[in-house]
Amino acid sequence: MGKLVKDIQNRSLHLTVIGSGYVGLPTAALFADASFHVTAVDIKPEVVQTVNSGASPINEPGLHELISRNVQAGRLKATLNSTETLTQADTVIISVQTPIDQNKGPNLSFLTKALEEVGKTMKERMLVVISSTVPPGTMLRKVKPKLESLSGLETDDEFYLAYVPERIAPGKALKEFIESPRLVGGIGPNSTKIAAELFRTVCKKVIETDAATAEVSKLAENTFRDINIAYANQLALICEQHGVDAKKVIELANTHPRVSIHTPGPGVGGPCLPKDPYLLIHKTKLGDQNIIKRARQINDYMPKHIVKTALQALKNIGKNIKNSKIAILGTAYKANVDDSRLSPSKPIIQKLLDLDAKVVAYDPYCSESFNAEKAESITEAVKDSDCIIIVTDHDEFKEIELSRLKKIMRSNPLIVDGRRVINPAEAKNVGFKYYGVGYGVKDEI
Ligand code: SAJ
Repeated sequence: MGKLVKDIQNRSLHLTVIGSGYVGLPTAALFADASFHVTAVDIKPEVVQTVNSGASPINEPGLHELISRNVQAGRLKATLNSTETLTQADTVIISVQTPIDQNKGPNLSFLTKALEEVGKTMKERMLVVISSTVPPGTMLRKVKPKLESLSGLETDDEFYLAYVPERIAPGKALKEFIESPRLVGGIGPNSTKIAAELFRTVCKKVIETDAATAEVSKLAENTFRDINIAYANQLALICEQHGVDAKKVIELANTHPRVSIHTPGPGVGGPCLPKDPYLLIHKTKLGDQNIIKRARQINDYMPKHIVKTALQALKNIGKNIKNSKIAILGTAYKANVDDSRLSPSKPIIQKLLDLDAKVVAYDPYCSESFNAEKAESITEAVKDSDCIIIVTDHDEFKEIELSRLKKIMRSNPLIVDGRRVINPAEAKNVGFKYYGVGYGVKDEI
């Protein structure tokens, strides 16, 4: 154990990161920047090639420069060959995806494969860190026994094993990696101590705990956010029925020192919030008293609510969805990122296409259009359309020139603002019929 600590302190440790995605790459690049020798492993040849050419395969502020600097300095490289790099590694950080399957249960196949690769090549005194989000109990019941049986080594004595969940949000990944307090939960005190020592070289604050507590804490954070957003969304539906502006209500309620309601929207997307609540309740017995599942259902309902609002708005002015052109602004799951994983745009576009609407999508960051026609600008998307639906709160959409857009749209133009980025009074002044999430919709339709 002493040698590993020394190797961390004098940066002679060789680190392998398995899974070079939105979490793995910032991890690899930041440890390389802290002077470790890092190899990033991925199954996608284009990711490996891009990193080795000194560029970033994902659009994350600051990451390109970080990769470029560290590849040039010879501290960072990428490879498809995990076995070769693992035989030279002293520490492995696993950050592969852990999606949910059709039954909302965890799919741990990527993690299992990574553990098999690590277990087979593992040598004494190695530190293995899991950063992938996992259901409670995975470290003790799956990861530990798998690595022990494959390697013949004993945890916390002959090798070290810790759960160190990530807390970074796309768009702010590097800053949050360094600044957010980092939970380090070892399987045993030696593992906690060594993993904490490693993460202190990059993270400003490390909080030591045990693996099982860290697993549940990680899921508790994202589930809290999902439930809070579900409450905001339900409040928006209530406000629509009372003809009261939910945005104003939330603003006022949040002036209370102990109230902090999140923002309603067209649904909750991204790789984490739509799935982590299911990981938290996996194999638990909660009966009907399941606030977590209900919150998921409310958030999953929101894309349908957006479509329903658009349909009703069209009907009110005597238009049929079949002959209508709908401009979708935003396919990314949240503001100012290029990530479209589980974006609410997908079910919204799919439903509109099923209803035979002509759907054109524009996103300034994201190439995904979910089978809608793809436009290269707001103007191209909006031209000759009947209705604009704002799905993502990109900065660009907050500055749209309503009067100019009205001129290029068909008669009686509509806006369905899923993110409340448009001022309703201004839209109405210009001549739009304005519908927003949580904005007196029921009174108007
Ligand atoms: N959203 C709302 N209303 C809100 C906030 C968000 O509708 O008030 C929507 C967003 O538009 C988006 C979805 O929720 O569609 C998720 O966005 P997000 O910003 O809440 O979260 P992610 O998925 O980008 O990152 C989350 C973060 N977790 C928390 O803030 C508790 C991040 O810190 C985690 O590292 C990340 O999940 C993860 O990887 O687990």
